[in-house]
Amino acid sequence: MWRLHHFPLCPFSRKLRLLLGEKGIAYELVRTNPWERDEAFLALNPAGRTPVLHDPERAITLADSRAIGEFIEETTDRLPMINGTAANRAEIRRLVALFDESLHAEVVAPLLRERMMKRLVLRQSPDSRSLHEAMKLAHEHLDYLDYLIDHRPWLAGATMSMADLAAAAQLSVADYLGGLDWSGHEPARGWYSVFKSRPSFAPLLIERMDGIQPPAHYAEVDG
Ligand SMILES: N[C@@H](CCC(=O)N[C@@H](CS)C(=O)NCC(=O)O)C(=O)O
Repeated sequence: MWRLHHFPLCPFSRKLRLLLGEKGIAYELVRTNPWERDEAFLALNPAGRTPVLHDPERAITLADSRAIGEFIEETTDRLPMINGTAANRAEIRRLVALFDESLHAEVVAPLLRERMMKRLVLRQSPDSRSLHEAMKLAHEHLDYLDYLIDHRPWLAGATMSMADLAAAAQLSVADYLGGLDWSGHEPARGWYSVFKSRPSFAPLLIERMDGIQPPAHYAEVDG
């Protein structure tokens, strides 16, 4: 069986958990904190980053959420998440890159640094200016999601795709860390609530990162 090496607030691991959940692929979770530089984990991925998807029986080890996502797409027929015409698929990949790169770098990575790493590892207080900037940029990303949802049923087009999974994964971590103010973003909020009610999302919503509690609305499906 597949083993997914992750930690609860890794957005890239969350994207794959949503993908595996939507496709009904069985896997076990293996908890890894990349900052601990565990040797067994580094042997699987010398880059020392989560997620890693590993099947010990078949001796397959995959790293990097986009490489893993594409592998799963290419090896399963059920519920394609990079689908449609070549132009549709390019649009899905554009949005995945936007969410994995810009949304992560501008919003999620600063929140993880200030509200998780500083508390659990560095034992420092969060920098309020950096948090304020991340939350301001979160509004700009939510504005863009509002725009997309005003024009399409799902972020990249007519059906749910990897773009929705990538955005929901990043936003779920930002929301857990109290970095999102959904007021004034009704289209994005509506899209996210539909997502939160999917069975693939349920395990993410009940999971907790040691020592860090999410705000009350985080796990509420219409919150
Ligand atoms: N592009 C990679 C990014 C993976 C990544 O940045 N993972 C973070 C945790 S969410 C990590 O392991 N950081 C530790 C490090 O970079 O040393 C992917 O899509 O998988």
